[in-house]
Amino acid sequence: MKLYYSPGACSLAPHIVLREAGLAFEPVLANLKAHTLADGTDYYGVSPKGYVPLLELDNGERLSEGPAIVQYIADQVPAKNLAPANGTMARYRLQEWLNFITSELHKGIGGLFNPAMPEEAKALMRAKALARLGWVNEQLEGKQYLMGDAFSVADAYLFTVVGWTKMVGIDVSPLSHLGAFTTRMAARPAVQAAMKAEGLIK
Ligand SMILES: N[C@@H](CCC(=O)N[C@@H](CS)C(=O)NCC(=O)O)C(=O)O
Repeated sequence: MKLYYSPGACSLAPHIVLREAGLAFEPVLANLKAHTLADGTDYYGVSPKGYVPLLELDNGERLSEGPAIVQYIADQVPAKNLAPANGTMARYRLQEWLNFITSELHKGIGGLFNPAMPEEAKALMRAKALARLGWVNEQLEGKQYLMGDAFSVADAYLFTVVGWTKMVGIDVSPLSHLGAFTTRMAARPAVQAAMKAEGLIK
């Protein structure tokens, strides 16, 4: 498999999940400003949407959209329990989290990186994101991870988007359960390996 990624972008979530899964994969760096690969290939030729993450399977089929990709990876290694079994209520709970993170956090927080966004709009987005993260903080009270005591693919996604908050001026330091969660996540060997490979930590 190949994972098309950009350092620290939302592709970090499937990157972490691939390492949690212990699956072999080749990371392929995509330049999201120029929309090219290292050899100059037009990235739109690989991914018509032009964005990461993109997972290329060994049969050449390509899967986009982070929430779909992380579930696909989890389902390749059911013994690792990275996602509850399909058809169970717990699986719908996982999908509830993935959809919340992608629609209510990822796009709002990610949009703040856009230098063209007017400051007034940014202030509104920051306040909304902080309120959403405050709710996540409450959900994490008494829990190790979003789904309870065990890591799931949703945790990799939450960790990735929360990692952007400092860079876009959202202060999450009062959210103590969220803080404990990110510290716990950062200590996982798969998270450290993915962040090292992307040059985010030494
Ligand atoms: N809906 C997509 C969004 C992916 C996305 O926003 N990727 C960003 C990085 S976090 C990107 O590649 N942006 C570059 C672009 O849109 O050209 C998903 O959830 O996977």
